[in-house]
Order: sequence, then C-alpha cells, then structure tokens
Amino acid sequence: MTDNTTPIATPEHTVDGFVREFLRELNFGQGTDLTRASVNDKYLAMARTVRHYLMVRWLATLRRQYQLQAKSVAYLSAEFLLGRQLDNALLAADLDEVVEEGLASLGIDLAELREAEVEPGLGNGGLGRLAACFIDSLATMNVPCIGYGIRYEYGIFRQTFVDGWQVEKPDNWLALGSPWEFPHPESAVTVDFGGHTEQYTDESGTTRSRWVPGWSVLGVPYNYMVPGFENGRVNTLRLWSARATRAFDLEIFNAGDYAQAVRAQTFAENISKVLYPEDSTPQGKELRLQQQYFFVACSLRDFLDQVLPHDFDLRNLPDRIVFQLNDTHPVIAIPELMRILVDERGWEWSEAWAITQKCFAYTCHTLLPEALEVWSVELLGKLLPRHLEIIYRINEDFMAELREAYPDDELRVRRMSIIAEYPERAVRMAYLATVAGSKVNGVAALHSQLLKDKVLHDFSDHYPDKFTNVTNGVTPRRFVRLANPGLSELITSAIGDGWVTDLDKLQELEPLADDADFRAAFRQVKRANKLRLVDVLAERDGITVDPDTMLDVMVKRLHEYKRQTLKLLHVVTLYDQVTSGAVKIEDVTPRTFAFGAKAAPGYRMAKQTIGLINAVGRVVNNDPALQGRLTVAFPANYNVTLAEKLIPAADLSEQISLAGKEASGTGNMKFALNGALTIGTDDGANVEIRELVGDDNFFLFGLLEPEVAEIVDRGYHPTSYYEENRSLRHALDLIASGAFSGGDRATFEPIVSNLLSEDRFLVLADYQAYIDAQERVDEAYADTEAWTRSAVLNVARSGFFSSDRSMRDYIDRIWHTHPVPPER
Ligand code: NBG
Repeated sequence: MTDNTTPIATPEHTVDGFVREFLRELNFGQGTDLTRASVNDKYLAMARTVRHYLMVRWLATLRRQYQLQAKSVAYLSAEFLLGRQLDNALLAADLDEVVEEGLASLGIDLAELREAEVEPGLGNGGLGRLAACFIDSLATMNVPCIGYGIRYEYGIFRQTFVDGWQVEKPDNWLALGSPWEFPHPESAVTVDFGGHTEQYTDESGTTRSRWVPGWSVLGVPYNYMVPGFENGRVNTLRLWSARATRAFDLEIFNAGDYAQAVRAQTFAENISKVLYPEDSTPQGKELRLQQQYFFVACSLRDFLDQVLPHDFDLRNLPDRIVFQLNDTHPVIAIPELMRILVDERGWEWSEAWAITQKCFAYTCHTLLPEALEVWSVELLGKLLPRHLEIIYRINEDFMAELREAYPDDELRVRRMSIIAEYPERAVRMAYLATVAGSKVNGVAALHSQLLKDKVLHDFSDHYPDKFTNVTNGVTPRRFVRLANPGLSELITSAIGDGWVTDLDKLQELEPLADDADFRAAFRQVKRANKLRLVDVLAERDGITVDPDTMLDVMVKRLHEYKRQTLKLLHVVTLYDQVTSGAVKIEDVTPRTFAFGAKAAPGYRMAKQTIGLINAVGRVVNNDPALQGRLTVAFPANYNVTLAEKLIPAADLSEQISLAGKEASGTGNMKFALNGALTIGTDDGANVEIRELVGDDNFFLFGLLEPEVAEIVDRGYHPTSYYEENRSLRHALDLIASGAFSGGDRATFEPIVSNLLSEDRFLVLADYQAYIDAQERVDEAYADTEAWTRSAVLNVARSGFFSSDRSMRDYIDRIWHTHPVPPER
C-alpha cells in the first residue's frame, strides 16, 4: 500500500531541478512562457516554485503535530509586519544559489525579480514586527506555534510627500497577486455580532443566558508558511479575511433589494479591509472592535474545532495550548472562550474560569496611559452583548475577591475594577487581561519594572507571581544574515556559522575588536553597505547621499514621545552655528541625518513634525555654506524593506525617547547588532543594550526615569530652558522666524508653541545633554580605529537580543512548551 500521507516529492535541489519546476510554474501556473512573461509573471512563478521546496516540510510538520498533539503556542496578534517573503524562504530552504544560477541560465536576474515583491505591510511598527520575529524564532527552534491574525486587504498606508507634507496612499499590496498565501474558503468559520441576550431554563432547571446574535460574517483562513532556518520545520501563520455569509445577502436579496444585498456584502468585507494606522494610540472605533472580535473568534473556533481532534476533552486544554495575547487587541478572546465553554458546552462557570485562566497570557507593550485600550460599555454591549455580560460577571467575582482581601480599602477595590466609570463607563482591556491571564509580561527590564511599580501597581501587589519580564528580541536571520550579507560572511569567516541560530556565539568576536585587520574588514563591510544604500536612495527616492559622511539614523514611527523634534533641534543647532559663523564648516563632522517615519494620519503634531523635517532638509541640503557636509535624507514610506538596507549602513543609532516612555524598542537592537553605536536615553531596552555593550561603547544622555517623574511632579516649565539656553533659544527662534518655511511664521508655530508651553516629553529639558552627547559622538568618530573597535564590540555583545532568546524566556517563564524536532 502506498503511504498516501506523503503524496508529493520535493523538486530536486539542483539548478536543473529548479529550472524545470520554474518553467512548469510559468507555463501551467502563470499561463505564459519565457518569451512573453512579464517581470511579475516570473516573480510569481519563481515564488511558487520556491514554495514547492518547503511544502513537504510543511505537510510533515502538520502531520506530526496532529499525531503528537504537543503543546502549542497560539500567538494572537492584530499585526504581523512580515516584510518580504522571498529571501527568507530561499534562506530557510538553502536555495539562494540554486535559484540565482537557475534564473541566470534563463537570462533572468534574481535581483530584478526580488524588487517585484510587494511587502505585506500588515502592521504599524515594533509590535507587528516583533510578532513576525517571534514566529520566525519559534519555527527555527522547532516549537509548535500557530500565528493568528488578520489578512488586511490594505496594510499600513504608503507614505508620500507633497511639498514636504505627508500624504497617505492606499497600500494595495494584493493587486498583483500574493504567491505566499493559501486560501481555504472551504474552512471558513462564522462569526456573530450584535443582537441581544436572553434568559432560559436548561434541562436541569438552571437559569442560563444565551446570545441571540443580530448578524454574522464569515472568516476565511489564509495560511502562510513560517519556515524554520534550515531545520525542516514549517509552522503556520493563519490570517483571517472577512466575507459575507450566504444568509446575510440572501435574506436581503429575497426582500427584493439587489443593490442592498451587494452593499451588505461590502459591509461584511469591510471588517478586514484596512489596518488601523495608529501606533501606540488606539482610537475606540467600532470597526476596530469588530476586527478584534472577528479574528479571535475565528481563531478560537479554528483551534477548538479544526486543529484539535474531535474527541478532545477541553478540560485538558491548558496542556495543549497557550494563547499569547499580543497587547490588548486580542483580549476579547477571554470572554469568548468563557462563552464557548459556558454557553455552548454547558460548563459550570467556575470550571470554565479555571481553564480559561490557564490558557491565556498577556504581553503589555506600552507605558503611555492613552495607549491602554478601553471599550465603552455602550459600544461593547451593542456589538457583543453576551461578552459584556460575561465581563461584568468576571468583574463581579473579581471585586468580591478584592473586597475580601482589602475589606477596608474600597477606594483600591474601585481603582482595580475592570469597568471604569469615568469619563464614561468602559471596559479596561489591560485589567481584564491581567485578571484572566496566567502571566503578564513587559517587553524590557525597565518596562516590566515600571508596569509593576506604576501602570499596574495594584495588580502586581495583588498577584505578585503573575508579573514577569521578557526582553524583546529580533531575528538574526532577517536582520543580520539576510540584511547584512557582508557582515554575515565576515562573522562566519571568523567564528563559523553557528551564530545564525545561537547568537550568543557572537561573543567569540570580542577579541577581534583588537585586531586591526578585522577592523579594516569590518569597515569595508560598512562602507559597502553604505554604497548599497546610496544606490537604493538614489533609485527609490532620488536622494543623494555621500558615503563618506557619518550616517546618523533615526527611523521609527513618528511620535512625540520618541522625540524626533529633539533630533531636529540638533540639526538646526548645527545649521545655526555654521551659518552664523560661530563654528567653521571645516570643524563640523560631515554627517548625513537619515530619517524614516510615518505619522498616524489623524495625529496633527506628528504630521507637522514630518513637514518640519522636510523643510529643514530642504534648507540645509541647499545651503552652499554647508558645502554638502550636512545633509538631511528623509526617504518616504519607511518600511521593513528599507530598514533592511538602512540599518546595516548606519554608523549612529538614535534612540532618544523620553526615559520611561518607550516600552522596549527593537530597532535599537537591530542597529547594535549591525555595528552602529547608539546615542540614547536610559529607556526601554536601551538600558540593557548599554549594560551589555558597556558605557564606553554607548552614548548615554538625558534625564533618568525617576528624574523625569520628579520634574513632572514638581511642575515642568519648558520656558525656563528656553530662556537660559542660548543655542536652544536660537534654534527655536530660527524655526519660529520662518527660516525653514519661506519666511512664513505660521507654518511651524504649533510645534514651537507646543514645546514652549507644554512640551509633554521634556524635549527642552534634555536638549543640552543631547547636544553635549553629540559632541562626544563627533570626538569618538574622529578616531576611526577606536570607533570601529566599539562597533565590533556592539556586535559581539548583542547576542542577547536574538528573538530566539526571547522565545526561550517565554517558554521557561510563561508557556512551558517544548521543542518538537521534526521526523528525520
Ligand atoms: C510598542 C512599543 C515599543 C516596543 C514594541 C514591541 C505598541 C503598543 N508598543 O517600545 O512602543 O518595542 O511595542 O514590544 O506598539
């Protein structure tokens, strides 16, 4: 008998094998031939061919998981910022050379096809990219994991500049086909919304509540491969797309209104139409709540009904799964599991609660109070009436528990209520997650400490064992091995290639920091990376960059707390010093200031700041007095693809948030790993980077978190800094004078007056410390050998920031899952 569970064979891992398969895909899959094929045809055929090489592994992984029923992680995340897929797949399957050669033999340039891939921008920034790094690490570490999220039809907007101002364009990433996904419409699940609840009496005479939904939509799963690095494992990422149910439009159609029926379809499909472009500052929009419930309801349904065997006893659920809540976006999964167990399976409340508490863990990603999601009771009750009842019930029990623990402290009990009463009655999702989750973690040591001491202090007091830290990490596959092939080769030639999956091995580079030849080779790699970037920026943006300048980079979302304006004040100060004659241009270190940042479309101050960066850039770049020694480069539409080119070329990494505001940062890690030195505050993961790389190899400046708290408590007066600091005053006056806005004083008035009146993130208080630190940077940079030594030490000492290490920490402290090596 043939083994019908392995019906396919992997194409031959040779140039010929690849070429045959590729041509077959081009002919039979794309329906064209080499003479007629467009670049997109070739790209799609190649991508599908590469997929074939991973398919046997994927099916084997699924089969083995079904047989073993090993405990898995379900990573629930509203965002997965994947970046381009092709190179990662080639790396995982060890195919890059075969494909390059194979294509070349047909007269096709792999580099050209690469550029045809549109990156799936299904995330805003750090949070979504972190999710992508985590699933990469789990696959590489052989840990069973399924990522669950939303297949947004439009990802993060494409940023363009018009006269220096941000204009958003839709990101129609699916327009030319999406070869990395596998749709499964036959496995669609139904998700209900709206309606009301009603009481009824069950067979045993107990009064129970049930949900009578008002409308429903279908969730269609799209599967993506998540290949481990050369280890034979391929995990799954399952993203949900919304469709109208048959009943939905038929009902209306039967009523005779065809146009209305089509509109109904649009209404349903809107749920997965677009990613909300707010980073760290959610807005309480109904559609966003629909998205959140939509994807977790689909995911729970999928896991319980499709992934688990039919006879699975849900009392054992915690042995089989842990649902990791990536921030509060998926927290509605908690009442959803309760509803399934109590309403659909008829469990007792207490039994259901005991199991639910063991199945969830929550990661908090913020310290900004405005970023802690709340949903108004009115909205939640309208959209998910039964879930609201369940949340109330959870809260009732929780309040009773608290009153028993703190009989004389009603104030505290109310403070901790999952339901806020002011300014409107609303559900605090972070509190719900903390009460229900088995663990709560922050994303860097300082952040986790501040969560315990401040944001969730009452809770950490009440549940001391729930709180833990897992410092973020980044995948060395994408951000070193793929993004920086030159450095990868250099490292491998020195210490072998084990570092790709064991990043602590980078420590072995440490002695080479003192080896002049190694340093020279290291500098050569950096220079080659700069030259590559120069080409990319010229081609992509028409920007000219001089590779012989220090590349000083600040790339991240535009947010006041991250303080792009502080960086800008440094640029304006240098400009002022040179143009006023206070400093001779020959004495200025030639620098290119590279910015990359998207602003949330509704965030006015952020958009103003983008306008100001471009305005300062225009003046600085065109001033002959600066002789091209100071340049501002602000390519539009910063994304993962551009990050992979920018980071390896950087000399200086700007991580200058106000202390106590950046939960972790992950860009900071990518720069250090690629040999840039950091100028940074004592914030987020900067703290750990500095501890590891050493004070001599890091430019620390600025107020510490407790100092910030003290100043704010005392009452912060930005004008006093303005009055007392001459160069700060000059810089701000210059902006206010219209020097960067064609003499128009009104254009950037909001930024200046905001800094002078409120300055919520203490830009002015940290200004002088920042300028001083930049002078230390200049001095250090002047000593090329010493600078290179520091850069090498940054690489050698940053192995801790691998997301493989983060995953090990999650496994040890939170998930208690185990690797499952593939069958050999
Ligand atoms: C972001 C933080 C970053 C952190 C990432 C990943 C949100 C809500 N938070 O500091 O601002 O690095 O999460 O943890 O997007």
